[in-house]
Amino acid sequence: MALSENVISRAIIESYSAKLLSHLEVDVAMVGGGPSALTAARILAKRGKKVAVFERHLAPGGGVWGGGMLFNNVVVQDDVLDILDEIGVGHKPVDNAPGYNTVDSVELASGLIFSAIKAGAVVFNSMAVEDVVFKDGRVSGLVLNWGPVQKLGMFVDPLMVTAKCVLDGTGHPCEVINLATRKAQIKLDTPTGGILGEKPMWADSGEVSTVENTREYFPGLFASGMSANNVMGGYRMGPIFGGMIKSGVKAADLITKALESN
Ligand code: 48H
Repeated sequence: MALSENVISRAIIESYSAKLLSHLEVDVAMVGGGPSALTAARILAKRGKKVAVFERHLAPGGGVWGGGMLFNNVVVQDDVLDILDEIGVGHKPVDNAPGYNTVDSVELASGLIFSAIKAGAVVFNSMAVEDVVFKDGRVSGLVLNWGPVQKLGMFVDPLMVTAKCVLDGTGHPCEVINLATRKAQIKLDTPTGGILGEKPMWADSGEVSTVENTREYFPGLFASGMSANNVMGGYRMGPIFGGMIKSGVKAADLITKALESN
């Protein structure tokens, strides 16, 4: 049978529409496809939760791809090697630094993306979150637009999805929590009620605090990874990713608990 060009178009438009329509109402909507959110997405999807990840850029993976200053390797600690093994990502011990390993950053980024999707999470790339749905004192969804539309500053009205839980995995800028505190004037579960702000480099401390700071900061609104560290005033740690992966594991556990207690 000769292939008509419009068969290709119809196949893509119909299948994409079906995918989007079936994710207008989800258990968990994640903002940003960085390492912490992708880890959480994989675990939650494996537990049978309906998960959508919205990533502004064409390629999810966040800060992983660039390694350290574009040297495309990153460092991880021994205590996340079981997770890397589970998703099939290789690692090599660092000479004279017991407990630390290097990982190819392209392999890690692609492994995190692939394993989240294979577990059942759906990733919508080139889609930016520009606002939250805020109802009855709770964050209950996201307001979406195309990444390129946002980048070009075009005046195009958005579309919305609803979610039982929202995860801010936007990294350093903690964009969702920023806009929710500004626009909905919410008080966060922090000592000041606001965003404390990311501190400078202290790798050891940052790795621990990233996991500690992974929390529900407002009903329905969780933060992971560097976003959590910015909200709660944690130190940065450079291109070491054990804390990001463990933050994703903790976010998945907290969100599972929240979903199952309602
Ligand atoms: C849709 C958005 C939006 C939006 C942002 O920064 P990330 O890699 O996320 P984390 O926190 O899981 O990992 C942090 C890590 O990469 C890092 O930066 C480290 C370890 N830094 C240490 C240091 O010292 O600097 O990814 C966040 C993702 C990105 O892909 C963004 O494009 C995306 O979120 N994003 N997507 N709508 N409004 N804002």
